[in-house]
Amino acid sequence: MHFDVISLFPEFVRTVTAYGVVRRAKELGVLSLSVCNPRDFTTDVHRTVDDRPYGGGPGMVMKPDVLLATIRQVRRSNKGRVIYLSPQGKPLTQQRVAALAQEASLILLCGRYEGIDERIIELEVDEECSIGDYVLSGGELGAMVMIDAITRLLPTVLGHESSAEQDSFTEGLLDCPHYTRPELIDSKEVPAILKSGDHAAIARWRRKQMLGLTWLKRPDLLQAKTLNPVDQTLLDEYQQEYKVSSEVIS
Ligand code: 9D3
Repeated sequence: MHFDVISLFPEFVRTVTAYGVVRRAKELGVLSLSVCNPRDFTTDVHRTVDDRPYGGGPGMVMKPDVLLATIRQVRRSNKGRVIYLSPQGKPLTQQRVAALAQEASLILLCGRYEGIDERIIELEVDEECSIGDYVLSGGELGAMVMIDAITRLLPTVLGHESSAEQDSFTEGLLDCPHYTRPELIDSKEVPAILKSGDHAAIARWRRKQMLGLTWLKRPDLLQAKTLNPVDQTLLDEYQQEYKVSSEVIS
């Protein structure tokens, strides 16, 4: 996967490749990243990238002439889709991440200030993407989130033991709890089943935890699913045990 990111803060964006999985992907040659600064495409002495909004109001808007020159330069080497990171975009989901991971290359356009001139969206943007319903100060963190989420799905980046199809989110469920040594910490024990060596029972316990915790913490995710009979039985059991344990407390 090759990413071209268009940003006024190229050094900030490049830090996404300095750590962990994304760094390893870059070292493996599975991922490459170029960052292009619109300021380098200005023609005035002040290297102006923003201007006042037509119609008045607070804040500034990124200049369309500068962005057009930048995007056209990037498009010479990258024939991929142009994604504009914006609070007005479609919320990013794991499903969308998985689809984007199939592309050969992408161009990620980051806005600053109040955003970019609307005509750039009409002329050059294929897709507008938000990373969630909260306010950021620009698109860079959005682009870095996309790069991180896409990169870990690229073939050979993750070891097979935590491959993409094992990701609980791909399935629309939360992950089960995890434990490691020591067996006892601050008087809290590891669930006995995980030390039983009974792999079928462990798998069943983990599945039950995934279903039960999703029901408790993210009921909205369960609403969107129809459970198979085995999962429904596991969730029924979890809910029964939850009810019993809450009755003991009260
Ligand atoms: C007057 C209202 N504006 C400021 C509060 C709207 C506004 C403009 C520009 C809000 C945020 C931004 C900058 N945000 C992004 O570039 C952005 C973003 C986000 O804010 N939330 C979630 N995903 C994204 S992706 C890019």
